Amino acid sequence: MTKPSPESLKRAEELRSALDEHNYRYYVLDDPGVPDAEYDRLFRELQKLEADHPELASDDSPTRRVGSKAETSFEEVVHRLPMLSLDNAFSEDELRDFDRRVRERLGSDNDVEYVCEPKLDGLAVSLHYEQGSLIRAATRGDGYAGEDITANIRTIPSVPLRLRGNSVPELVEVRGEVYMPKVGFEALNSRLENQGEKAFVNPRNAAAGSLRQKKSTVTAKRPLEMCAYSVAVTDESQLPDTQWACLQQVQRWGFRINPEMRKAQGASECLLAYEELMQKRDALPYGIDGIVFKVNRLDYQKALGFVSRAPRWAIAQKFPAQEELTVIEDVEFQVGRTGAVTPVARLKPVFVGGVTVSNATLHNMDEIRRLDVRIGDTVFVRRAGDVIPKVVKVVTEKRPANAKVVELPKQCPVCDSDVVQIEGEAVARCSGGLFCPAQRKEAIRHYASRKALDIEGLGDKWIDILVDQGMVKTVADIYLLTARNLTRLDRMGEKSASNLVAAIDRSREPVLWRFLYALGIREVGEATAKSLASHFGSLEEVAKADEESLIAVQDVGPIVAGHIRSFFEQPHNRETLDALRDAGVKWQEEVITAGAKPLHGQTWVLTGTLSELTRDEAREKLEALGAKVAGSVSKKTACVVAGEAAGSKLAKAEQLGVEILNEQGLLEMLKEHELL
Ligand code: 5U1
Repeated sequence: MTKPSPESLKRAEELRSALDEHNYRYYVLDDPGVPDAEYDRLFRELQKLEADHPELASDDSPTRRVGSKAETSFEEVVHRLPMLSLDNAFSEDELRDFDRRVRERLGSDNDVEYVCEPKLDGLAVSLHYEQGSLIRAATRGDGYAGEDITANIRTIPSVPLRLRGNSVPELVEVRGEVYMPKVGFEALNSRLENQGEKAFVNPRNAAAGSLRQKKSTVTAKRPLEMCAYSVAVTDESQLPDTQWACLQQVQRWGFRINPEMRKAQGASECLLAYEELMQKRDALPYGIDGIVFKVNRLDYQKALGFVSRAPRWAIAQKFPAQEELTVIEDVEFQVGRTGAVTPVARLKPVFVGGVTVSNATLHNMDEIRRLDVRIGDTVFVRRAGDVIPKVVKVVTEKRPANAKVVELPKQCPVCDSDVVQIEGEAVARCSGGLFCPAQRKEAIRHYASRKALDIEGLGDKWIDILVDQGMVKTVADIYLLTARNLTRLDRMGEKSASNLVAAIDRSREPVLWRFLYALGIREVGEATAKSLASHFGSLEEVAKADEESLIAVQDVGPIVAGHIRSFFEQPHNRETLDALRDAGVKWQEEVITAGAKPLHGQTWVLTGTLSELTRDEAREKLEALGAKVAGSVSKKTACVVAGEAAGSKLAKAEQLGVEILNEQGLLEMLKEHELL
């Protein structure tokens, strides 16, 4: 170890300032100033300097965010000022009452100005800074005393370790919410599950669990963020005079503040802000459970004061809960198109996420075992946005003595064929194939769906009726339907019948890839169907291809090749194809045969905004030239088309040396190939 030279001292300080600045832009302003690679280089340089000269190290160095393996003891911290809770308004009337009380107390007839802030679904924390450096962080606890979580808080990149700017008061306390963004939560849970560890029920629990880790090195790996919502200083005259301006000040000091916050004049505008935020709720990258309205002027806040533990100048209006408790009344098994036998929980109806929910998917037997769900259990049900309701946790303390273990049925609940489960696969399947009406209906539904052969008018209702009445057993039978026999069905008028027959007729000459996709071969989606069609050129070639030649096709691996083989080996599938041909269905062969397409075998990526074409049009044209269009850039990408405001994909292409084409270049190429 050598004594640090004045140059290394200066360089360490320069690096810390630069890294602080980059952190601020990245985590607070959402506006990165340098690419990640440059940030990493600066970070490593500082790490090396500090390792070579430990006396250079400082607690507020950005390198200290990696945490420590020492165990935290979470000592008690008594809050200098109690951490208040908020009263809740559950209806418009309750919010208007709150506003009326505010105006009465202030003796004002005019609209009061409020700041409307999203109420993040996380954990409240209090952070103390002395001379601009973070010295202590605490949880809310019971509002009077919390736990010291300084070591863990230090690892959160959006928490400044030292405040920015020159005019920082001697003592500052900033309060806010620590939360885990939705994407980070999903990634953390899949990581935990892969490691055989228990997943978290929701992002809030994940944030709480992460802050309570004894080793801050573990917290450092958790995707936590912090958003500030209030500030207190020793000398109040140093603060601006509104909540809004205080938050701007806090942002200048280096904290993230919520970009959705806004001002509102009076209760009516607050209610509008509530509605607008609720509309946005599911699209936000983090969970929120309501909106907080705060009187903007701090002198008004002071005049209004507190009652018991809540301020009279603020209120939270809650959104409908996305998680509720209910009871599992039964577990039934459903059979899908591919024969997958899926357990579905029948629930005591419960209002959650804005709707009444009485069913929730349980995915498969592994999930049932993981959650240890039994019939009769009280469970947490979660429904966020349009997502299918999910059972996320069992309250084992509430388990009744007669709770029933869920067993996979041995026979298919629809056709009574054996249910089989292949070793290593989570999904159990009915072995009945197209003999099973459930699979038959699903196969027909898929065949007629918009992305497949798009037979308008052949929806779920009619498919159920046609299959139940025995008029349609396979997709080939669709082409034998006539307006005459259709009108015999209850509630099928002449007009609907002839429209349906016309729609069926229009589907008689599909392009090959659509027809292949419509067959519903397991794991053959649109992209794979397109690759198969352009590689083999005809259905006969696909049907007779062996596994080796199938694997040579883009997108097709051994598993998909196996599914394709077994589809064409099943006699009933071959019979259906013959029957389709006999019924006059003529799938078109690909005009350009394998290998002859100019971009065959190449993967292209579209990024940024195109002005002359939509993304879908560009993709279709590239696919017509034989390219596969992917969503991410890798070393294997042949070319990236970069439109206006292209971002990280363009940067990655540059970094990997992948060929880049601007929109003009794309248009010229398409013209050369007579596609424009
Ligand atoms: N956005 C926001 N959340 N939240 C929670 N502001 C806010 N204010 C709170 C709480 C508990 O308390 C105030 C009394 C500072």
